[in-house]
Amino acid sequence: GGAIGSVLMSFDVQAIRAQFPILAQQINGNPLVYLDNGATTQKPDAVIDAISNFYRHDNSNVHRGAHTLSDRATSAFEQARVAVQGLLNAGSSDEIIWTKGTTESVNLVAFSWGQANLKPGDRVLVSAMEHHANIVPWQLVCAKTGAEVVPIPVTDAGELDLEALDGLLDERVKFVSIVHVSNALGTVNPVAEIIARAHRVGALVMVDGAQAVAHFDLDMQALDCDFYTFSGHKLFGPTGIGALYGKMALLEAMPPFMGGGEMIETVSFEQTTFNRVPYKFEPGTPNIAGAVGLAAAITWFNGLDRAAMMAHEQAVLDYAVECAHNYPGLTLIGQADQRAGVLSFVLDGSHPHDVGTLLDQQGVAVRTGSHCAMPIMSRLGVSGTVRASFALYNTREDVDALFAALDKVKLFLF
Ligand code: 7TS
Repeated sequence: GGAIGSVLMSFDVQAIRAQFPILAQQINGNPLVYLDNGATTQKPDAVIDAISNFYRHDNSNVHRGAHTLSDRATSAFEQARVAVQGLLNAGSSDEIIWTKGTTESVNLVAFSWGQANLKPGDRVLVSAMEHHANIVPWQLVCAKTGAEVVPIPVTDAGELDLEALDGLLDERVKFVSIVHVSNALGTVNPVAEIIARAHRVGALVMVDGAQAVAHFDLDMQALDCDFYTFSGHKLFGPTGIGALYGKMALLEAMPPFMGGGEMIETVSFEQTTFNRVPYKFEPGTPNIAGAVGLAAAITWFNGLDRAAMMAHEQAVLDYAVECAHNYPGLTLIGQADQRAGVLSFVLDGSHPHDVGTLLDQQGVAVRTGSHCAMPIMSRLGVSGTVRASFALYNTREDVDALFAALDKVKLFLF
């Protein structure tokens, strides 16, 4: 239709690719086809320059110096928090806590909230399609508190079993921690629905948005989400910086996760009192340049026509799925109705790692293995997959290059 045609026109993927210097190179004599965006995304000039400019002109520690550079660094750091607030549509920037990424955020909530609130007999639900980062922290805390981690089953298609969820939701469930988009399958979970159902039994909900943030609009207030987290490096920003959103009342009631400077109000050997939220959860010198780089990534991302971007990404993924369906000897792992960013598959009779190595020889970068999600691999009866994961700068030509390279892989292997 004309409407789709005109939105697509406002997303010039070649102009976008030109802003990512790393993409314009040859790998093993072939143009790089970067399809490992689930692991980390590449960075546009705007982000690289923002980090470089920060270190060239403004670098200093935050919240402590009585000098101009410290003021500049502090203001850039706090403006970055506001940028994250905007990205998530959180009610206040004080509800944004800097972490080093999704993994640290889940650990913060599991240990701070979990140790203070979980008791023997309590249950924490996670899904069977979680990344290990959203399983293991809960196992550690449940081992200390006597609570139990219970997996929400997943269907053969790789979708969350919502009926089974309803069966599990009772007064024993105190917390549900669920991935928004599966990194192993690309399944998009109906998080608004899950949050509403969990709230009906009084459970809190955390959403792991690591694989969602580069693909969708997010709105904490509309979702009524209790906690949400993502990693900056999966949103065209630097590694080592991420954010945790939490509702203010919950954050205020939670004890600190780690102690140190900055997170305190007063320290004495009689009694130490803590700083207000968010600083209570931010001990030590933070990743200031990382926050500045992430803010640049968000500003850059906000400059795109979001609807056109999403239409482009859906078209590329739909094309990849169609090619996969028509490809002899290829089995898709995960066939959810709603998916984003990921094509996970096995080539019959071959090991994913061999396929990945042979693709790399042709310049095609994918990830292979269990994708830090072993439970969903065993649930779906595979030891690992080949995963092509897409970002907004990928094209149909990248998909064609993947399948042309697979033709050669098959010639080599069979
Ligand atoms: N949750 C999900 C859904 C993820 O995809 C990842 C990283 C994490 C949590 C952990 O994020 P981190 O930034 O703290 O490491 N996923 C992947 C991946 O799929 N390939 O490499 C990293």
